[in-house]
Amino acid sequence: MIKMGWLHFVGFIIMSLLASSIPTQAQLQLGFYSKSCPKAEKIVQDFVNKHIHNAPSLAATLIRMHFHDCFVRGCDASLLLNSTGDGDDVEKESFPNLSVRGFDFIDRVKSLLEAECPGTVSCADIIALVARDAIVATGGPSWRVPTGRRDGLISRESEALTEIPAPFDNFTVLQTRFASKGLDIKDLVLLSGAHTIGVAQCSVFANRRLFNFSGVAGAVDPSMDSLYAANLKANKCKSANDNTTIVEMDPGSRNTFDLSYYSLLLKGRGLFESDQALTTNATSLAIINQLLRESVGNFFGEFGLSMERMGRIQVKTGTEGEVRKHCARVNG
Ligand code: HEM
Ligand SMILES: *[C@@H]1O[C@H](CO)[C@@H](O)[C@H](O)[C@H]1NC(C)=O
Ligand SMILES: *[C@@H]1O[C@H](CO)[C@@H](O)[C@H](O)[C@H]1NC(C)=O
Ligand SMILES: *[C@@H]1O[C@H](CO)[C@@H](O)[C@H](O)[C@H]1NC(C)=O
Ligand SMILES: *[C@@H]1O[C@H](CO)[C@@H](O)[C@H](O)[C@H]1NC(C)=O
Ligand SMILES: *[C@@H]1O[C@H](CO)[C@@H](O)[C@H](O)[C@H]1NC(C)=O
Ligand SMILES: CC(=O)N[C@H]1CO[C@H](CO)[C@@H](O)[C@@H]1O
Repeated sequence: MIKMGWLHFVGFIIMSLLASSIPTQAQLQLGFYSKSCPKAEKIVQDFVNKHIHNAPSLAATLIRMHFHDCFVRGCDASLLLNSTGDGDDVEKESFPNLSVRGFDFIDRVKSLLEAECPGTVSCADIIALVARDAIVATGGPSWRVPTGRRDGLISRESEALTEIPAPFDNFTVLQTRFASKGLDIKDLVLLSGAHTIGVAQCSVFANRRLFNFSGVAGAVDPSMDSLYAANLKANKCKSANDNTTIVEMDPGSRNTFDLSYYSLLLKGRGLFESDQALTTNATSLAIINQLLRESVGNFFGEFGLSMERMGRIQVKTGTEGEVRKHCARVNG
């Protein structure tokens, strides 16, 4: 029999009391649905593989959806909620979401999963799985997606504006916004690398970068390569608020997940101020140079680790939130 000192014994009792009074913190885990819905991940992957080739640009919007969801109230599918009619203030309706598409894609995956195992797989996990599978299906990196996220009950338009970084943010602001989600400068540099695919509307950057820098009519942002700026003005963006023209963020390889986004940054050819800002900080610039020295395979690996961290932001687990029946509305 182990002889326990009096102090140890008291300590032991206190520890036991604490352990039983703190609710066990549920965690995300790989294969969370392996018992409750064994085919879930396969169903998602098959659907993505079957449909993404019809629309490779969808992969870009789907990974962006995951990012926007995670940055507001955590990865809890709050972005998918429709307005209930008591005012029009859901994340979906906020300015940064103007161009997020793919809601119907998520809804179709959800109905397959509801048919297989009703009320089991959360919309938040569907977004995370779909984003990964879509990027993989288009030749991009893969990453681990631990599951067990629960869906949130609240969505607010105003929060999307304060939480999601803006294309005109400088490095300090970007670093702060990422830090508030537990992400560091390395994550910021790597995750911004998602801009190696996809497009942007002129209206989100043209006013400040091409037409009216610092409020001076006609001024072009001097941090932008002048040839690139002239080309954008001549051939792409017709005016500061042109919202019909879209521009590739990584010209020439917008469908290929590669390192060219970073080499363009070094040439002053980042499309947004937020992209170019990554070259304005010594730490961040060093990470860019490091990535460019190494292989694309290394970038894929590092990007995947940052995606996994992003997918854990303020997740709801255990008995928090709910598993929605329809992704666009809360149960009940
Ligand atoms: C660092 C801060 C970031 C800012 C300021 C930012 C801003 C933007 C903006 C303004 C657009 C264009 C939207 C439009 O035309 O309406 C865009 C597109 C996009 N963003 Fe970001 N973003 C950031 C980080 C991220 C991250 C972390 C990801 C994913 C991991 C991401 C993925 C994308 C993708 C794939 C697109 C193209 C979407 C499409 O083609 O439909 N962005 N981003
Ligand atoms: C970055 O932007 C913020 C907000 O607009 C501003 O307060 C700050 O002075 C800027 N920092 C730098 C270094 O330009
Ligand atoms: C930029 O890099 C420096 C040096 O690596 C770092 O200490 C600093 O916090 C970074 N952020 C800003 C906003 O300058
Ligand atoms: C340029 O910026 C200034 C200051 O923000 C603003 O007053 C002016 O209306 C802008 N001009 C155009 C053409 O957008
Ligand atoms: C695009 O711009 C036009 C003219 O400025 C405006 O009337 C229209 O509402 C805008 N469309 C969107 C989707 O923002
Ligand atoms: C959510 O809104 C969209 C577009 O307004 C609509 O098509 C969809 O049916 C709505 N979903 C639910 C569950 O109310
Ligand atoms: C997909 C979606 O709901 N987009 C909305 C984004 O916000 C604007 C208003 O700011 C709505 O008109 C869009 O329908």
